[in-house]
Amino acid sequence: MEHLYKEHSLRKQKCLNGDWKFITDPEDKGTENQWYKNFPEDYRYINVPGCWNYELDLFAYRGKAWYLKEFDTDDCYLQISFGAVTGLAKVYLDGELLGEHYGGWLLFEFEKEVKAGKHTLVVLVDNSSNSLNTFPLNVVDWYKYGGITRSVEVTEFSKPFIRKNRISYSLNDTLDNACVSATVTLVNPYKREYKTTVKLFAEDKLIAEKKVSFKGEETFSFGDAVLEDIKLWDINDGNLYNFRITTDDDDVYEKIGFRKIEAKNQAIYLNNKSIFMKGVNRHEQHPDWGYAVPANINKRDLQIIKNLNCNTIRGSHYPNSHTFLDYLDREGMLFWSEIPMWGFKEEACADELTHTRALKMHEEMIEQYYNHPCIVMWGLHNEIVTDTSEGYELTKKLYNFVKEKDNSRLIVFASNHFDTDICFNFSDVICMNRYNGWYSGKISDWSELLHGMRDSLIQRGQDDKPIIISEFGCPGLYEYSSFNNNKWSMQYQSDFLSEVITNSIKEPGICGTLIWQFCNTASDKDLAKARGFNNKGLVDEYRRPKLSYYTVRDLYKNID
Ligand code: ADA
Repeated sequence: MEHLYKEHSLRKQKCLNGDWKFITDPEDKGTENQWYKNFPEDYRYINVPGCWNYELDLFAYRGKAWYLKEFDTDDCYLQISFGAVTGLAKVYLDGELLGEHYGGWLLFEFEKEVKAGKHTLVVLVDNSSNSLNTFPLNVVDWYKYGGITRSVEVTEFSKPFIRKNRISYSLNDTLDNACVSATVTLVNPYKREYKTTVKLFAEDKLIAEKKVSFKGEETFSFGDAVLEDIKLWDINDGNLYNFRITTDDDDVYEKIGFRKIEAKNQAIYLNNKSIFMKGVNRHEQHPDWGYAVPANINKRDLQIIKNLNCNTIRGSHYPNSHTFLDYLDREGMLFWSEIPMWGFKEEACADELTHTRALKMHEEMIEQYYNHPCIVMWGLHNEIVTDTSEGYELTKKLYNFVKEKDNSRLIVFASNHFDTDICFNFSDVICMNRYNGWYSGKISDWSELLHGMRDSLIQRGQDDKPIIISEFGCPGLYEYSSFNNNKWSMQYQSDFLSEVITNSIKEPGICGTLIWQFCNTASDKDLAKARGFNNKGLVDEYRRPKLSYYTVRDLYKNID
């Protein structure tokens, strides 16, 4: 189950979470020795979903590892689905390669017709990285855990089925009617033509249908059904509608919220009202779970963030779990979703494989997350060289690609070159990451710096665009308290954040402040951060509040 709610009602599905056989492969011997047919005897057991780093001897392990699980089926067309695997996954069933997938934090599935009996599933996971075209690159400011980090499920189909769907809508000017349509991809693995009626239900009422007939895999669009007097999805008001798509033999459930997001006239509008995005950046990580953060921890993180009076979370720096976004949908919290493209320099931006992987990850993210109302922004990348021609070409390509796939949301990127950036044409909102008062400069720089941003944008022909301060912050060590407001103290951190927020709200075109960051996160050891952590959290890694948490809570409370 990727979601909090029921996903279907007719499928024969089993979850393969739990104990798997596991062995690391630091010398890369597994493929040559056909471990997918002869799994080594010296395996251990490990829990899926999870990160192997929680084995006592494997905290720092990066590279290849093999997993094995056995299960039974009847005669069927089998689908094996992985919620997320770090980096590269090669999947073998009963000794044969089913396929491979690149890109952690995204779902993928493989299918095969199988006979009744016991099956052996073997997965090679590889979280190694380089400085050119891995997502993420080898040095980033977060810990690179490894493993099968989200659920694994097998579904036994005996009839054609629904692979994916998108429920889209347009709203009338007064935002009380929604015109809804569905795009549904169906799979018929059998030789005979399949005839069925695809139906779309909203709150159990049939609103559209289409008779189809096909072989193989086909995508059908239908609908334009008008729902009247809708209740909008809004901040702190997560109105969701229950949708169901059916064929004669399969069904899927979705939850949809109706809302409109726009950026124009130096402002961001949600449902035709201008908003200020009061937010934090959050890694989906926990010191005891790595990337495999359990739903209850995700739920509590959201409570802590709501209690901070936030209305926005940036999911830095990769797609978050559906369960977390389901909570955001329900609670009316805005979300920025991005791919782990962090700090790419010229050579990495010009690399062919970088382009292929970035486009594929964006495509999969949009397909898999389209129906979440909380997502109002797609993030192209973070702090890449958007002041160079290599960064320009890549950003242009990604922007046009994402716009073509989804024109209903804002497309942005986080820039750390505000003064020299040449890619602002490809961001619907100007998003600036800045750390004056920490890595360089002084806290007192901020007032002038923020005030000068609009003029600089006017000179560059970007006068209409709203601005978000997409990252700013400094470390405050939990329990380091100082009368002198020393750097690293909780007082210094509190003063820093207060200065940026207070000055940002004075500037009319600044529409949001996303603090770096919600909680401390384990960092890369090569970055030599204090305690091995990025300590800029408002709460520490175990979510214990620092002084700045209360400072920000009071400031955000008074911003409409
Ligand atoms: C960058 C980056 C973040 C984090 C931050 C920091 O802006 O996007 O991931 O590393 O710097 O703490 O320095």
